[in-house]
Amino acid sequence: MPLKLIKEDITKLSCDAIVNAANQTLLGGGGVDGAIHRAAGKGLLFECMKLGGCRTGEAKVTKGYGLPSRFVIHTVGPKWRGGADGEEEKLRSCYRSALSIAKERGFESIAFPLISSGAYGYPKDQALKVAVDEITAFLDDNDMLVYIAVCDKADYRISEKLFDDISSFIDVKYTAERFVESDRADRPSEKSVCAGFQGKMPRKSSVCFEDTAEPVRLNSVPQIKKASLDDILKTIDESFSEMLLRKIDEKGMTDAECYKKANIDRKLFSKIRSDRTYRPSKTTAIAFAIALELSLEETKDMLMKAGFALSHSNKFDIIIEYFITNGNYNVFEINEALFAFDQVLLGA
Ligand code: AR6
Repeated sequence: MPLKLIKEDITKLSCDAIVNAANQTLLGGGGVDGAIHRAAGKGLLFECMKLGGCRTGEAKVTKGYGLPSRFVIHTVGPKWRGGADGEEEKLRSCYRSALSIAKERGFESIAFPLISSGAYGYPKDQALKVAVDEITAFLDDNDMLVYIAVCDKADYRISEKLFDDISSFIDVKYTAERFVESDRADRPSEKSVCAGFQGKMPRKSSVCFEDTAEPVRLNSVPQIKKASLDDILKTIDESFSEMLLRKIDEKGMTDAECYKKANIDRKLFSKIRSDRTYRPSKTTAIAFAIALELSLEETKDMLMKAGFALSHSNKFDIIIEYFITNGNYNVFEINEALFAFDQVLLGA
């Protein structure tokens, strides 16, 4: 099951468990710890008092009391001391310990805050990277719905360089799109270009394309070899689901490798697999194109099968193009960037 980044107060989520970024006493504090204790009520504090504290990197579980979630897994993140004090390993251990408790208890859903990234001062982009790394490694072998809940967008940060790179890419593509738009506006429309031929060579067998001044004669078509025409027709007939399964085979992937890499739920994949006419959402279609590491052209082709296109007039599409052209097919990194730019995320 997938990892989802959501902008939400963790105390409002209804999961099997939410994770608390606690301190070693487990007796409450500020930040997310304070919010969880306030929302859960005194029962949580009384149970925590019996736990005898918790070491950094470890985790303990209690009931959820007044929270919508059934359980709280308390873990203690490291305080940031510059990075050379084993902080990363301790933070990784928090995620591993919490996930291992969730697995032991048979939980199906769990939500994490960005542990250590508040009062404990862990740099937010690095804290996010650790969270995503550990959770995705866990999801490789386990089925669970895992959320990372960020309540304040300002808390969430991808690396400055990536943010700047994507921002400039968006600017360039937007500008290029505007340029093309204004260029189009200056040119005669397709209709008027076609009309311009009236009286000169208006043949039934001619087709007028927007970018060509000359009409293209259909009698030039026989130059296309029959075999390739058959191939073209075959691909035109191929549905999204058929193309997906063909590409999985061509890439030598297993179904599970593909849907996990796409951050797609197994049940949804089965639905797509068993229905050749299945029409996925755009984010699902792109997630599969990313998992299959398709080129930009192939991605557009796959999207077309699902009835979608990629354009330069919206941020979401440009961000996808940025990652594909940079050969970065990590769906989680793409989602982090989409999240940072307030866009919908890939996967399901
Ligand atoms: N939902 C989701 N995320 C939240 C929420 C919320 N309701 N509230 C805060 N965050 P912090 P730490 C984010 O300081 O750095 C406590 O006093 C917050 O913006 O809660 O591990 C404990 O008792 C930040 O991104 O935890 C410890 O003494 C992230 O959760 C100490 O703070 C973690 O911030 C632990 O510090």
